[in-house]
Amino acid sequence: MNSRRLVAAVLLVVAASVGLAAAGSYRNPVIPGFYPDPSVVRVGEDFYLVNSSFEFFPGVPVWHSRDLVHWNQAGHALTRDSQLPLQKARPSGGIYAPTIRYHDGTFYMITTNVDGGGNFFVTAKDPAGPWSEPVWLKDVGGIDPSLFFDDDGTAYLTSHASPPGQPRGIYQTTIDVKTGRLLQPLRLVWDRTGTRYPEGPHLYKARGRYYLLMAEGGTEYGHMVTVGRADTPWGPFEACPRNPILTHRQTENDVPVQGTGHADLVEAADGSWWLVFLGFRSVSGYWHHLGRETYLSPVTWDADGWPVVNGGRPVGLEVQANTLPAVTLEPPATRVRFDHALGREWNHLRNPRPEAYRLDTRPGWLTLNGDATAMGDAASPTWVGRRQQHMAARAATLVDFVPAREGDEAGLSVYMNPDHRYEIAVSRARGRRQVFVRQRIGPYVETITARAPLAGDESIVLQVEASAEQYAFSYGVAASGRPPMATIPLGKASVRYLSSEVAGGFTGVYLGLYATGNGRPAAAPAHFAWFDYEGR
Ligand code: 6LW
Repeated sequence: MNSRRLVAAVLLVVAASVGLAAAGSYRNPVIPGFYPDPSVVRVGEDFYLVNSSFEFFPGVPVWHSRDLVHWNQAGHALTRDSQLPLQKARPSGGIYAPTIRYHDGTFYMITTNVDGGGNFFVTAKDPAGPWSEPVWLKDVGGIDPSLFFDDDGTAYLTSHASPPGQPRGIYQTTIDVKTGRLLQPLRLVWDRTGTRYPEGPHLYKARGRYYLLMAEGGTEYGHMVTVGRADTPWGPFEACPRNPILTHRQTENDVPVQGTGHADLVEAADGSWWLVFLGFRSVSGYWHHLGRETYLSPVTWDADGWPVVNGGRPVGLEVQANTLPAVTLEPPATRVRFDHALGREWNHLRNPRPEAYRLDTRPGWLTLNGDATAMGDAASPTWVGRRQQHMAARAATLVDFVPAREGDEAGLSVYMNPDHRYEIAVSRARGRRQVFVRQRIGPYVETITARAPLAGDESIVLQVEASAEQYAFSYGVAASGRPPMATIPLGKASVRYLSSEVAGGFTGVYLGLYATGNGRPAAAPAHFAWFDYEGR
């Protein structure tokens, strides 16, 4: 460590130990980009948080923090095909809202694979992994299962269900956490406070009583968090007179955070209370494309013993609060090189074929072997991506790829789902190597919007620069590829067509690398030297 770094580190430790960060504010979202349905647990001084992951692999990112503001990804809960069968996962199918809890030395992560087996939980001694094989909960339908361990060790399973012929609502049972066996029939404990989609329930014991937190209104602009309270875990739950305790449905376009809901409560070691929840940053109030992100709010308790979120005010991008002592993290490097295994921010679509992604074919490079699966197939194309986490961002790569025949292509992907995506890539058309931009908007429109011939077989830099409104594509014949790069523009695409409002579903935009033979295996591999992601 050099001396400047040492001084900075000492200052950080001093700031943390005297709680200097406590006076002030923090920025939301605390985990930007497509990281929805957050669930959090504290063990000692450590917080762990998980998110939904849908058709992406590995599944259920697991985060660690000491201050609830700065989160470092510790791993994923679902890293093996045996835990995460996604072969049949539709876009925005697969893994729905998870809950993380801790009891007696063991972490539990419970969730639903809506396209492969339903509800299950996995356990771990270390939240970074490895996590166990799934314990499937065969007789629990519905989604959004949650666990609560009472003081006597009883494990309550609370979830959203709409059993045939019965009301949609929050159902509960007790389970044997060794076997997953239900210890009694599911029982309706609360239907709702009068609005649609009661879901995402979490049961707690706080201040001597049982609180049932849930989401209502649906995960769009009318989303909300409501709470009820009872003297027993089974209810009857009395609704908080101030419900919903969090919603932005009444706010207008000047409030940049919308759709706030699906929350989890946590008490810090110092006795302060916090809520993690999802929200999205909407562009001009009309669309959002980065997915539902993880937000944080302080919570206080009113004189009647009800939780108050952020003093009853909407939760913005900047929150004034006495935070826990800050434990900051090194900002991630812009450039990822492929001389070691891919970091935790990378995902595949559904279960990847290991032979498609090679770091050993050309050491220092990522080699992608495209197969017949095309980017428009709801399957597992040779694709590896990371979330776009900033409205203004730049992604770039250097690809060495000489397509052997028409149909072979490899490049940079801007991906929402099979029907809503953009690509800038290298291919061969009428015998000539070319770089092109493709826009796919909805099931009917797929167009090459720009193309340029490539004279030789050189490596090519492909770049996409995002603003809140547009993706601008450009390419360059590689020199070092270090920014600022002299790239040649190759057109623009509207962000809005990749937004949740247009594309549907529960996910957010990814930026990634891909290769395909479009209907037959690619005859040539694609080698990538590096990948840049820069939030601006
Ligand atoms: C999740 C449900 C919801 O299971 O959306 O926001 C669903 N809430 O609770 C998918 O994320």
